[in-house]
Formats: sequence, C-alpha cells, structure tokens
Amino acid sequence: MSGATSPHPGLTRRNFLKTTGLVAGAAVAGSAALPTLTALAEDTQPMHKGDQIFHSACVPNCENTCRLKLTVRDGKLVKATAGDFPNNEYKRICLKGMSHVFRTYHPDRIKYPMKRVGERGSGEWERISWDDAISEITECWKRLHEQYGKQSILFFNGTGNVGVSTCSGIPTKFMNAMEGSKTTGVFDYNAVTGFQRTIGFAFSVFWNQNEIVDVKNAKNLFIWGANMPDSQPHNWHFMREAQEQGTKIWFIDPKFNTGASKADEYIPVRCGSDTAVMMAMMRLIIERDWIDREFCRDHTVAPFLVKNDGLFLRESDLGGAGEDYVVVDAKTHKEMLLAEASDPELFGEFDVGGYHVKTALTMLKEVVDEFSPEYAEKLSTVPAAKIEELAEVYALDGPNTIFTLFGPDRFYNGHFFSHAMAAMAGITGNIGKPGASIGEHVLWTYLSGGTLNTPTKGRATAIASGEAVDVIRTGKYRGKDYPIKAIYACTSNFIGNYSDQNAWIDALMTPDCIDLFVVADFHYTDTVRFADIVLPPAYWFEKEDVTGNATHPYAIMQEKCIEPLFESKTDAEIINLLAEKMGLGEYFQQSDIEYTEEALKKSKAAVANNVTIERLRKEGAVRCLPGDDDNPFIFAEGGVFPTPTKRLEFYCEKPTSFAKDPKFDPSIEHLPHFIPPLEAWPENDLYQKYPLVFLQDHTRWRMHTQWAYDPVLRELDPEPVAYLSPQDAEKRGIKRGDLIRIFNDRGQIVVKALISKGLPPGVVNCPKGWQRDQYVAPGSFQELTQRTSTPASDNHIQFDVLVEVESYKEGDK
Ligand SMILES: Nc1nc2c(c(=O)[nH]1)N[C@H]1C(S)=C(S)[C@@H](COP(=O)(O)OP(=O)(O)OC[C@H]3O[C@@H](n4cnc5c(=O)[nH]c(N)nc54)[C@H](O)[C@@H]3O)O[C@H]1N2
Ligand SMILES: Nc1nc2c(c(=O)[nH]1)N[C@H]1C(S)=C(S)[C@@H](COP(=O)(O)OP(=O)(O)OC[C@H]3O[C@@H](n4cnc5c(=O)[nH]c(N)nc54)[C@H](O)[C@@H]3O)O[C@H]1N2
Ligand code: SF4
Ligand SMILES: [Mo]
Repeated sequence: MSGATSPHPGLTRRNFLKTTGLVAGAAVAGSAALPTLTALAEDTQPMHKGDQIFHSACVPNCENTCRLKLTVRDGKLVKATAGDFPNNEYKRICLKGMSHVFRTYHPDRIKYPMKRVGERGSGEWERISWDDAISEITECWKRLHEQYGKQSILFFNGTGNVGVSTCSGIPTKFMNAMEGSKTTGVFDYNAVTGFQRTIGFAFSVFWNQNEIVDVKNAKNLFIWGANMPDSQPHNWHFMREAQEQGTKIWFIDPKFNTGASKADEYIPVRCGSDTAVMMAMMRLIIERDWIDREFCRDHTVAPFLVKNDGLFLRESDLGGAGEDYVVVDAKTHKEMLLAEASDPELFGEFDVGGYHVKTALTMLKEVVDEFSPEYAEKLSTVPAAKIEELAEVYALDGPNTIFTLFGPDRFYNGHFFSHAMAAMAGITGNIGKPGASIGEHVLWTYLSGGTLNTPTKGRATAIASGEAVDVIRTGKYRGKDYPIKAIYACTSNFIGNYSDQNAWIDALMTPDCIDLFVVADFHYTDTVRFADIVLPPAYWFEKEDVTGNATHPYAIMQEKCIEPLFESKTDAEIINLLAEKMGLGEYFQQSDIEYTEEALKKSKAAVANNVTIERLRKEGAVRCLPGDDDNPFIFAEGGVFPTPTKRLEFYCEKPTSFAKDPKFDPSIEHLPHFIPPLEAWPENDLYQKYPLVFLQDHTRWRMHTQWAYDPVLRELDPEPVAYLSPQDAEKRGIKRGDLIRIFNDRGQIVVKALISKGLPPGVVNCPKGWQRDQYVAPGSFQELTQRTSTPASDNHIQFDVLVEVESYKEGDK
C-alpha cells in the first residue's frame, strides 16, 4: 500500500502475524490475556475416527458471513468452529456461529408442511403432505390470477439467508416470473441513500468504504451511530487492534455502551440530532479555511456552478455543443470549461451567459452557516467546544475514518446524516485514500442472486413498504385499484421485523382480506404464526450455495454437510415445485448450486474476479474484491468516484425518491439539511404524553429475530429486557428486575427493567428480536414502531418513536 500515511508505520497486524508466525484467532493483540472466541472454538475436542470435515458459512444478515468448519459424525453435525481464510485476519466466529448444532437440531424446528386448522393466528396446525401443500397453494394462486390479476400475490424475500441463490436469487426469479408484487427497500436505506447520491457505490449500494483492514491507517476513527461491538464483532476487533497501534477512537452515540467504554473518547448526542453536529462542524471547517482546497477542486463538485433550476451550468447552456461543466477561472474571473480550468473558483456568485449562478461550495456554505456550534449544542447537547475540537481534528489531523451504521439512519430524514458526512469528507479530503473513508461496508449484492433474471419478460411490481399494509386493507395503491389477496414469504420474518406490527396483524386478521398466506421458515416466528400453510426449508448446511455478503472480501463455498432433516426441502426445490404447477416449470429446473452457478456467470464482479464454482470448490474462499491481502481495497482511490461527475457530489444535481413517494420534494434534497425527527423530538406535542425515545439495539444475542429460540443464547440472555436511565426509573418508581409496560398509541410490550447509567434520561432501549410468544404478556417491541418512512428512501424509522413506561403487575392489561 504505497503512500499510506500510517500513524504507526512499519508494523501492521498482518506483518506482525507474519513475522511472529502467530495465527489469527490465537490470543494476540487486542486482548493479551484473554483468548478470543475464535481461539476457544478451535479444535479442542479430539477428532473421532471417521469424522468428516466440511466447510460452509454462517449466513444470517449480520453483515458478515463467517466461514465455518463443520464436523459431521455418522451423518450428524456435531461441531461448528471458525473456518480458515486465505487471510486469516478475517477468521472469526461469534457465539451464534458456534451454536449451530443446537439450531440445526432444535426440537421445535418445523419438520413437515403444516396447515392451519384453527382460526388464523390460533397456533393450531395439522401435518399435510408436500403434494397437498403444493396443490392447495397453486390452485389458489391460479384462481387469484384469474380473479384479481398477477399482482395480487405479494412476495416477501428478506435477509434470513444471504446465500447467493437462497437470498435474492431464486425467490427473485420466481416473483418476477410470477409477475407478483413486492415491497421496496425498507431497512438501512436512509444511510444508503445519502451515500449513494454523493459518493456512489463501487459494486453494491452497501459497499462504499475502504476494506476494514485499512482502518489501522486512520489517525482517528469516529464510530458514529454503530453498535460496536454487538452488531459488528467481526469489524470491531480490527478497530481495537488499530487502537493498540495508535488510532484514536471517538464514539458518538446517545448511550454509553460496550463500544463506548473502550473508546478513547465518548461523546453523547441527543437521538436524531447528529446532522446538526456535522453541519456545525462544516461551518467551522469552511469558516476557518480548514478545507482541503486541492481535493475540493479536483475531486468534488465544489467549483461547479449551480443555476436557479438546481442544475449545474453546462457548455450547452451557453450555446456550446458539448455537455462539459462550466466553472469560473480564479485568475481571469471568466467562465471556462471544467476540463480546461486549472484553478477554478471554489466560492462565489456570478452572472454567466444570462444565468445567475453560485458555486456548489458556496451553496453548501449557505446551508451550514445557520449552524453555529452554540446552536448545534442546543439541538444535540454536544458542547460547542467539543464540536470545535471534532471539526479541527477531523479536518486537520487525518487521515480519518468515520465508521457508521444505522443509528441515525432510523430517524426521519436520516439520509441527510450520511449526505452531510459525505460532504464533510469531501471538503476535508478524508476519502479515497488509505485511512480515510466513510460509507457502508457490506459486500451485499456484490455477488447478487438478483442476476438470475427470468427468461420471461416478467417483473414483480414494487409497492412502498410503509404503504403495503394499507394496500392489503383497502385494495388500493395511491388511488388505483390494487388488490393483494395472497402472500408468500421466505427468508423473511416481516411481521417480526416490519414496523407497526398491529397494523400487519390487523390486515391479516381482517376477514376476506388475504385468502392465502404461505411462509417457508424453520420456527413458528411472528410471521409463521399467522400463516395458513407453513413449508419447512432445508437448513444452511443441508444444501449447497455460495455467499458473497460480508464485510470481508471473500465469496465462500457452502458445502452440503448433512441431508435435509425431516421432510424439509431446499428453497430452490420448493420454488421449483410451485413453478411447475404454475406453468413455469421450464424456467425452474435447476438444483441449488446450478442456480448459484448461473448467478456467478452473470455477475460482473464474479467474472471480473474469476469467482467460479470450480475455484470455490477447490479453494473454499475466493477473494471477490479488487486489491489483495496486502493491498486492501480503497474506495474511490485517488479521488475518482463512481458518480455521474466522477467526483464527490456533496451537491446532488438530480435527487430521486426510492419509492417515488409523492411527498418527496427534490428542491430540498440537493444539499444536506438538519430536519428534526418526526416523532422523537422535544418540540413535538406528543412528547408531553410519551416523553421517552424508544431505541431497539441489534444485540449480540440474536440476529434480528434469528437465534431467538436458540437454547445456548437463551442461557445467556434468557428473557426480554429494557434499559432505563436511573433518573427515569426513579421518577416512575421502577427498580431493577421489575416488570414494566412500555406503551404508546400503537401498542405495548411488557419486559423486565434493567437500570443503566449508560443511558441518558429520556431514552429507553429495548434490544430487538424477541418473538411475541416469548413475552410474559401480549405485545412486542414491534408494536411500538411507526410505519412512516423517509420520502427519499422509503426507510422505516424505527428509532423515531416515543413511548411511556410504567410499572406492570401480572394481570394488568
Ligand atoms: N448481533 C447482531 N448483529 C447484527 C444484527 C443483529 O440483529 N444482531 N443486525 C445486522 C443488520 S441487518 C444491521 S442493519 C446492523 C445494524 O447495526 P447497528 O446500526 O450498529 O445496530 P443498532 O443496534 O441499530 O445500533 C445503532 C447504534 O446507534 C446508536 N444510536 C441510536 N440513535 C442514534 C442517534 O441518533 N445518533 C447516534 N450517533 N447514534 C444513535 C445506538 O445507541 C446504537 O449504538 O447490524 C447487523 N449485525
Ligand atoms: N423495530 C425494529 N425493527 C427492525 C430493525 C430495527 O432496528 N428495529 N432493523 C431492521 C433491519 S436493519 C433489518 S435488515 C430487518 C431484517 O428482517 P428479516 O429479513 O426479516 O430478518 P430475520 O429476522 O433475520 O428473519 C429472516 C427469517 O428468515 C428465516 N430464514 C433463515 N434462513 C432461511 C432459509 O434458508 N430459508 C428460509 N425459507 N427462511 C430462512 C429465519 O428463520 C427468519 O425467520 O429487520 C428490521 N427490523
Ligand atoms: S452471526 Fe455473524 S459474526 Fe456470528 S458467526 Fe454468524 S456470521 Fe459470524
Ligand atoms: Mo439491516
């Protein structure tokens, strides 16, 4: 990595490992006295004669896919440990990965096709044959096609398994071939939208950051709205190792959690206010001339001229033939083509060819000018002096990395947070080089199964996720007739994971609304509970696939280790059976791995990196990202961005709305703004009635709703809890261990109270993922969340939620 400005040159962890001969996973840097889980999971158990070793991957959407080494004895999976990588810095596992034996053989795993016999939701089922299940489903679907049209079947294809063919591949191909309906984005898209419109993305909307091993090259690492180490154990250790080598970690989060406790500096912030802090930082950076002029000039749209209509001034506007951008030359003060200007004005307002124009940087300056550090302090609670320090360190003491995930994303207009972050990285040049990075960090869809296009021309129609439940209830979508009469869900627990659970339950329980609800899943989840027919899918180790969804740079072969248990069938087999009966059989003939192979052959990324099934079978894990183990991938290296202008577009010329939301106003979307949360904000009248912001951690004890029924994890995290600040607990007479009821107008949840000094007053945190049957009283964390989404991104805003808390006694409502 030539030219890297490392704060600790010479000794990288990789070099250190190489020179000492230590293998990753042993107790090395970061935890001198304590062995890592990976080390603990190593082969301490003696191998039995005849044991077989297979390799696969752990494939929930935890944003990593750890490679697994699986021991099979007499056809039974007996052990899951961490599998090797070409670069073993990526060799990791967490408790969830280690507990796969228990998940695979869980006594409550759904074993056979089941049909509801009682009322919907009653939990009364009878076993049926595969033949009967497939016939009943397809006969109903054929009737609905005739009566209501093909869009009347709504498909949910979630993130339960991120294998190439299981995840988006086969289900997408099927819903397209069926010309059914689906919902748009839903989760994490606020963050994605702000980055995508400014810095673009390299291969997938979820990857626009440097490869994580590069974090050691950062002088400062700002962890801003990410639940390290709970939600990212696989990335967290790289950060801690960087810290040991001199990188300073700043942690900006409303709560003082495990990650914050390990940081060099913790900065508490009011929920949903981060954009205001960044706006103030940018004001200071511009005011004090801490900008990186060269980077602004050569790699951002700073000198571009913006017309009154919001578009950039082009040669064609001035009567020229081309579309090159026009700038003003700093020496001559005359307009010039960007390609010819060596020193364009960064700031200023001009009259050019009859247009009154401003440079994009001037427009950014105008929107940040409102944010004095004192004003930002009032909004965010971060002291003005701390904001000044943050601005100075970020601008002047780099290279700096900001690692963010989805805390600020889960608020209304959360996309402006990532938009502002990109603007700040651009004007300070903290991007496109070693140690300097922002963005998202998952190889998601890089090796997408979505490339499994249907040979028919059909496509599923997307409806906005937040509106879907109303479409079901009213039969109308944005004023037009749109009947939805059946649902098919696989790899999705949407009733557990979509906001405003009671609205969904209501839609499913309304007579004559949904004729047939089919789910393929392993457990009686919140979604399965309301199904009419349940189909048992084969588990991850009972079939072949490849995964390319990770924060490490490898595609991993998922070998079949054991036969499908009970009567389970792989998702591909299930869909093949359904397709056959729907007259689509000719397009759905392949086995799991044949589908995967087809996807890899159609994937540009797989082709470019020579990721083939043959290689995967031989090597197990194949790098599928530019760069190599010693030269990690640097996003937008050299300042060349995957955007229309090839520059960092902190001014977005043509903002769009992900779900074409009629509420979307493009005129306010060019530049970042601070727009307060919709619900969870002190100025909201609802605050009087519901004075607590409701957060829901992605906790280490579950993956969303997966592992909720796992006996090993439940030993350690046995029951639903909520964390309250001592002040809020005392005010309500609540003590540690009391049962409390958390409620708002949408619903309730009853959980055990834990008191934490790490929480600020006014915030309650209820780790997510428990299922309805795991609470002591009716309710769910998901009853409390709201369905409104950000018009730009259709992102559910699960933290933009207000609640009240009271003591609960058994027998209460
Ligand atoms: N173990 C485990 N790992 C997971 C998951 C899981 O469920 N379990 N889920 C995976 C998935 S799909 C995702 S999207 C990611 C999610 O990963 P994260 O985004 O890291 O998960 P959250 O728990 O939502 O954490 C958000 C963090 O932001 C903080 N926060 C809340 N509001 C604000 C705010 O207004 N400002 C700031 N600065 N911080 C705020 C919260 O206190 C928390 O620390 O994790 C992935 N990894
Ligand atoms: N309140 C609140 N809600 C949230 C969030 C939040 O922070 N707060 N976070 C949101 C986020 S970021 C995300 S990404 C979503 C995730 O939402 P989902 O995509 O629904 O995620 P999971 O809970 O992992 O559920 C997936 C289901 O797929 C099943 N499954 C796993 N593997 C397979 C398989 O091979 N075949 C079949 N047929 N099924 C399989 C699992 O058993 C599980 O029931 O949740 C969102 N929901
Ligand atoms: S849950 Fe995530 S971190 Fe844990 S073993 Fe599985 S892939 Fe790895
Ligand atoms: Mo997510």
